[in-house]
Amino acid sequence: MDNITDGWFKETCTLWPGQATSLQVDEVLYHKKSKFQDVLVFKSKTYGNVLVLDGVIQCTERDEFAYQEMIANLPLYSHPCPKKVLIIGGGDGGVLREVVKNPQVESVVLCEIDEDVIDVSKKFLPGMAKGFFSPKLTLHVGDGFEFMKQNQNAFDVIITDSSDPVGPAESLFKESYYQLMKTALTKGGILCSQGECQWLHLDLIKEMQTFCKTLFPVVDYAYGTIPTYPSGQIGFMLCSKNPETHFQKPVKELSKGELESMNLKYYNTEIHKAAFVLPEFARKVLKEA
Ligand code: SPD
Repeated sequence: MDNITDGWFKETCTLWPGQATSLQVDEVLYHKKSKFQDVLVFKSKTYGNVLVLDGVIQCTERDEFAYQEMIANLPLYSHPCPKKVLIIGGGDGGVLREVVKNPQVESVVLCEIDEDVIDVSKKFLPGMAKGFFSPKLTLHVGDGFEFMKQNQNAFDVIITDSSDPVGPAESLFKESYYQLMKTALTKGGILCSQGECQWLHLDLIKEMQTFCKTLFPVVDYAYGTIPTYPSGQIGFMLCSKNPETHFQKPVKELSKGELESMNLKYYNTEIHKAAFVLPEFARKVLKEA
């Protein structure tokens, strides 16, 4: 394995040139090539078990909740009645775990192309994979594009929990994919997609925001912090078919009791509102008309 040397895993990628994230490895638990990608799971010294796809960290047991809670709850608490949810990707089950907690959600379809990711997650990331045992779930192993072509006007919320735009996930950052999500959403539907990092990918985010604005009346961009993603941040692209949607004002405020009973460790109502406040260099590019 050329990305583990002297007991350290090193994440490098053309999408973040000149920088790398390293984690100290205790033990390699799984390493195989699936039909789609290189799948690695290792036990780290201080971040628990780590899932790596094509050399890029997807989640660690220590900080995964930051991303999964935000990508799930930003759209769910922006929609007045999110009954039917579609998750594209998300094979580790973490986003699913968060979505099924919401009492308004009646059914969730998770469409993941790589069954090996689901299996590996059930074995090595049980805290994330527990969503797979929810009675609300219908699991579909297959291609998200094909699935949405056959399911139009069907979902109140679509969440795209993808890897980065190199390799299998590249097409999920394109206009044609957003067009397809638009048709798969119900009237008033909302989408939220993995939106990369403002420190690294501002041009890509701007390009995506520009085509999203041609498709949806309401588009916004939020972010959260997470130590093991490049530059310690990850963003979320949010679009709504409902012109009344105001992403920065959650439709429901969660009480302390609700946060505790849902075991939320990152998301709360204040962080929902704050996630849309961007540093000046990004605000200038993304929030000025
Ligand atoms: N740079 C890595 C971005 C990965 C986003 N998806 C992670 C999947 C977690 N459910």
